[in-house]
Amino acid sequence: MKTVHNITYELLRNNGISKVFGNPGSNELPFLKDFPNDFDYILALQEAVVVGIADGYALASGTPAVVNLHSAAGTGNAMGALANAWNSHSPLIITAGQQNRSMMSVEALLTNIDAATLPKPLVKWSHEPATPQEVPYAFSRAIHTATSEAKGPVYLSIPYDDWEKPADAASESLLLRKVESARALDKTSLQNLVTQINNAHNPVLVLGADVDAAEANDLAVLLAEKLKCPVWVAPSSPRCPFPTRHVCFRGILPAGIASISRLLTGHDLIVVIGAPVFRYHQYEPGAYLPEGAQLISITCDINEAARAPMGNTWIADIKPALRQLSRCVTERKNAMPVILPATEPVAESAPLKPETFFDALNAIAPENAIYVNESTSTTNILWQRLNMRYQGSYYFAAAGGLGFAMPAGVGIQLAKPDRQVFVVIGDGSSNYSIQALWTAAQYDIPVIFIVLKNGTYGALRWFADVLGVNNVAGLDVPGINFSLIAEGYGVQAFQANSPEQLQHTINQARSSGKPALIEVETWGPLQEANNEQ
Ligand SMILES: Cc1ncc(C[n+]2csc(CCOP(=O)(O)OP(=O)(O)O)c2C)c(N)n1
Ligand SMILES: [Mg+2]
Repeated sequence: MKTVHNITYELLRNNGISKVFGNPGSNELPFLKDFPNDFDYILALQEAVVVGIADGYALASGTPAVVNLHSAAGTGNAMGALANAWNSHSPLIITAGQQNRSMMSVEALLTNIDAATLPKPLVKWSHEPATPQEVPYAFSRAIHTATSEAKGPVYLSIPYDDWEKPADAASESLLLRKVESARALDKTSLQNLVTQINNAHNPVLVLGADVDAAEANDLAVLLAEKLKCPVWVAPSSPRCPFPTRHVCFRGILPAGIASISRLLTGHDLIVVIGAPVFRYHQYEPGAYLPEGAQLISITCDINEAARAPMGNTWIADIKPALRQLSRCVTERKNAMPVILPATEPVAESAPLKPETFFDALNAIAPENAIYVNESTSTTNILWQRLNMRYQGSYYFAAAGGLGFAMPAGVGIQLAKPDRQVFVVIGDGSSNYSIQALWTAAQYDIPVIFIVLKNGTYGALRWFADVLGVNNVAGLDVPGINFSLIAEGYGVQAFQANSPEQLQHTINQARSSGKPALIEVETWGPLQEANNEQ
């Protein structure tokens, strides 16, 4: 007789899942007992880190990741990371151990009260099985929900006494189930879209993270080259959907309504693919679209489709839709856009200007490097100066929640052992889930963490200017020795304050095959202010 425990692991295995990312407590021990030796348990020391690592792994591998958290307290610690996972369509199956069924109603210590409500609204589905025999079924539904387009996190709360119970024979039918997303554009929709694009005088493409997630960057290039039109990356994009040195590439759109309209002025058709329309940030009132422009979009996410405030949207899977469009649109006769002028080096300074840092990193990094960015005030500079050529070259917190980059970098490196991951992170952002260093050290995951030290929350200083608010409290973060922290967690640490030192330390780190942290003092708003005085 199979137990709930046996059949659940069998189900996970059959769905290509062989890793559990977790931080355990008493409620979770029965799930982890007799841990199958074809599975890996990846331990992280805090739940924001657990979910961040799993998020990075799921995004970079495209496969679901199982997370195991401790009841309500563990779930609570993970909520910020869950907001990012929700916004990046990350297929996470998040489980939390529940108290023994017989003690849930008396609310014994570590009962997850009203468990299924807790993670809402940041999950596609949330559930606590009504009986132990329902557990394998709930896992099956969770896997298919998480991995169907648009992908996203789901949550299961499981009473710990369920695992040893006999499984229902009917659960066997779950073991080989498949659910496939097969939403290409139907004939009429395709014709409609192609006609609009063919009739446009001056179209522009705006591409989002789901192009990269669907591994469709090459198809986006094909479409852009047929249309010979400029390509922008959607505002706040958490991934890079298009090569940043392609003639058609224009950069990442700013996240304000008026600025977007201004930059897209002159285009009569804006074609958005694989992005929300749009992920705005700073409030900049204005017209949603430039005068005379129409917007059409394709998304895999019904919520994105419904909430766009303008334009017409088609819901389809991004890869087949891009394939259909790139095949069917008529090749335009105009000249290709002119490639953006190469960025100029900026004058040498101490501390290093972020521009100099990114130029140096770009020169040193292998061409298929992966960048995980959480250096918030330098994001535009990064997009201008890094040559990102391949699928899956860039990741950023999709909900803007800090604490993503360090753990996600660990998960991404785990999923992509053949590519070097660089986490480029600010001295403020480094503190939200720095325990990721420990997992990198213990599991020998050779991420290179580069902390840009400008002594302040630079992006908030910029935002204070946008809002016109002065003398804001709580913006500086002096006095943090990241090298000591890294060494405390077992990660080798370096300092680099010139392009030559950066090159030297990156080479040293890479040849060690181990994770490393490099502190780089950088020029920021504090130096800028001193300079003006
Ligand atoms: C969880 C969370 N807390 C706070 C913020 C607000 N926030 C946005 S940017 C930022 C500053 C980050 O500073 P740093 O990492 O030093 O990068 P810099 O802006 O200096 O480049 C803060 C605190 C946030 N986005 N997420
Ligand atoms: Mg900073």
